[in-house]
Amino acid sequence: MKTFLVVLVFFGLTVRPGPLWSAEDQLEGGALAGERFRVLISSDAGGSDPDDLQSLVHYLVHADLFDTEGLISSPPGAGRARDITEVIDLYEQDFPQLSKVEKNYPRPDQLRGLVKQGATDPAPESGISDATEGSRWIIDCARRQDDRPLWVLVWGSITDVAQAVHDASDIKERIRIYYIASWNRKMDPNSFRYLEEHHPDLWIIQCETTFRGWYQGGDQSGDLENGRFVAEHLDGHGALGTWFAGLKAAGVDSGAIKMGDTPSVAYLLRGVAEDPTSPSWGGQFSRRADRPHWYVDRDDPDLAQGDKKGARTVSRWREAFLRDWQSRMDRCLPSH
Ligand SMILES: [Ca+2]
Repeated sequence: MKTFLVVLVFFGLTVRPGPLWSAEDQLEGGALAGERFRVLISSDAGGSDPDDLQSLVHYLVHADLFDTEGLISSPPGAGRARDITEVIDLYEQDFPQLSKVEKNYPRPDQLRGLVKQGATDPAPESGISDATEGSRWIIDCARRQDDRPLWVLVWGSITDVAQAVHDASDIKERIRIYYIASWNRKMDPNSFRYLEEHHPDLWIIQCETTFRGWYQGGDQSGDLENGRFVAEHLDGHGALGTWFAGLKAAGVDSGAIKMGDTPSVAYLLRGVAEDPTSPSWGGQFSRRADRPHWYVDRDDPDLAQGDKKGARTVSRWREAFLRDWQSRMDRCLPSH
């Protein structure tokens, strides 16, 4: 008995609770494993931070994997629908090359038809305002006859999604929301507050800090460093890649990775999308105890990157998600 206790105390003191992963972990599931998701993106592209434009480049070279149903221009800032179509114009230049490699890339004109203008201003105090082309499109897509839910990836303020849920609350059971909150939430606090107070049954990942792991932390050695990756694997790689190399996102160097919204896409690329508590390239979350489908950043200290809670649940996959993207950018090369 004494020996048993000694062993127990020894392990209790020296063995930490099991890590969430080991180095050899590989993720299964997701669009890269053949799952086909319906996707609608609500973005402030062209507004305050070019990092949405970076994220659109990443999304478009993965567009063969998704059934894209909508690209909504939403607040905050000066971004408008035409800012999204300008990125599609670049995609059009690379389309012959991309579609030579993979026939499932959507035609540029097909994508242009999915670009809709949402609200141009944040919501008033009530959190809701008038329907927009964007909010109506969200409702139309969500109500389509399809066994699969509509994945709504919110890269800007949640203004149009809140409006849609207000105008047609039946869509709640048809949508899965991955919301890059943080600054976007602060730019339109009313629309988010409306959802939080009136729709506790919403299925939503409220990502406040986990997304930072896309460009902070992880393996940044060699060509995986934010600037070097762009110089080596985007610059000169088609119209999209070369354009990306000239962008400067807020808080990072010119021609360097930020793409703070991309974890919402990466979440669908690798992992079990229906279970946000499981590992994915877009992070791993906790469910709010008081709500059935409301997920938030994990607050385990060892999963934080600095003060960014949960960021390491993204950055741990950095090499894998960047190598995937690299292979996609290589498709834009004529030699491919
Ligand atoms: Ca954004």
